[in-house]
Amino acid sequence: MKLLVIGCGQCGGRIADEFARRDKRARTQRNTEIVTDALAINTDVTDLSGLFFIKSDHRHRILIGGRKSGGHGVGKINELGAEIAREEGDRVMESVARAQQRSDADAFLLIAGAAGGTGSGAIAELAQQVKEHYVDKPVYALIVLPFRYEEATEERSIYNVGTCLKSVYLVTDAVFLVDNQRYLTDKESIRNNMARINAQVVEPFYNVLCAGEETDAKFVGSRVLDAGDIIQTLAGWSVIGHGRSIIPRSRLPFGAKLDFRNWVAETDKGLHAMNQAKAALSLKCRPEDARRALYLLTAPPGQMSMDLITDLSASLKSIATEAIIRSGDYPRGKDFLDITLILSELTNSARISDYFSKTIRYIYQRKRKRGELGEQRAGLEETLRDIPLLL
Ligand SMILES: Nc1nc2c(ncn2[C@@H]2O[C@H](COP(=O)(O)OP(=O)(O)OP(=O)(O)O)[C@@H](O)[C@H]2O)c(=O)[nH]1
Ligand SMILES: [Mg+2]
Repeated sequence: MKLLVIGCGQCGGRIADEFARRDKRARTQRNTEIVTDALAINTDVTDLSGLFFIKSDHRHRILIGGRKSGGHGVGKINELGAEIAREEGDRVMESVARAQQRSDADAFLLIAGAAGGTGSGAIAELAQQVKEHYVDKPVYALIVLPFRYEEATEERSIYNVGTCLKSVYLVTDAVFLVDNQRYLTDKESIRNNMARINAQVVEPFYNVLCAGEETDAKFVGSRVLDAGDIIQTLAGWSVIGHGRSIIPRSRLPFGAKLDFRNWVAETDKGLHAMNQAKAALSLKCRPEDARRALYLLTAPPGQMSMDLITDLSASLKSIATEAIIRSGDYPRGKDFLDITLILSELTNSARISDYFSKTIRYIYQRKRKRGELGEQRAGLEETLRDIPLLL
């Protein structure tokens, strides 16, 4: 599957840059194209200069809102980010059109950090514009949720997340949720962590995107996971994860068959990787809340058997009880057995509900401070409807 990737704001731009890096790797190592083009949109000129893989011309690194922000961002005011995207979105759309002319993408992926200003505000507006121009193509979003410390110290973050999530959900075909906090290790500082986190965020997409783009029969699975399967799977709130088992180089003499004890261990490797993928989902969620799910098994051809696929499907079905499950196999690599897992159309998410209720509380408190609530006193008078849209 080929994506046209559009990173909005600093976070979005850096993750889009990571997609561009992966694409370079796919082209050199696998002779496949997975990103037709990558664009970065920002109000901050310094952020745009800090990218490595996105082409450096003004059609790929697009500075918007120069007059309103002086080239220094919108300081967390995501309404301003939305306004600028509304006014200057046509420049982004020109770049999108050029990219589409050069190479036709199967879908669009827009990326932003929900807690910031530029990306959080611009992403829904830009997604809507892309959708209007390309009605028959899916438009996906990847939204990064803030670290816990940001939520605790910056009140405005929650409001940005709430308004961004509501707006993006309305205008896109599916929203990948990525929880920054899940990728934190105690040891490293957050600054040093960012590049590693971004690599980990993009990693699970690599095999999923490559699998359907292979042309060499050697690397084409018996059940190929192509763009159609992915598009059929993605709807609404979605999460993605990646798990791996190492396959020890066989110590058996050449040609020797594994006995039944080792065969059992092979099956365990699949389940181990599946469990790892579940544990590494980009946002903690309950698999039984998913209405659709997809997994891809990537392993050396000799490691894939019908029994393994049957076991993996049964294992996923036992937890994602309500989901339609799609799957594919991808004969690639030597030493690893990888599972990529996508859970989609999540009907419930404690985290999202929490953001919405906290946003409503924030709106209520702000109104009260400004004396706009009149005689109303107790209780949350606002409802989900009162969370403003950034469109
Ligand atoms: N995973 C990840 N998160 C990031 C990165 N950069 C920023 N964030 C997160 O994104 C949120 C802030 O969004 P930014 O993208 O920095 O904000 P912006 O869109 O540039 O908006 P302004 O700077 O306010 O104009 C915070 O929750 C950060 O933790 C990154 O490179 N990777
Ligand atoms: Mg910024």
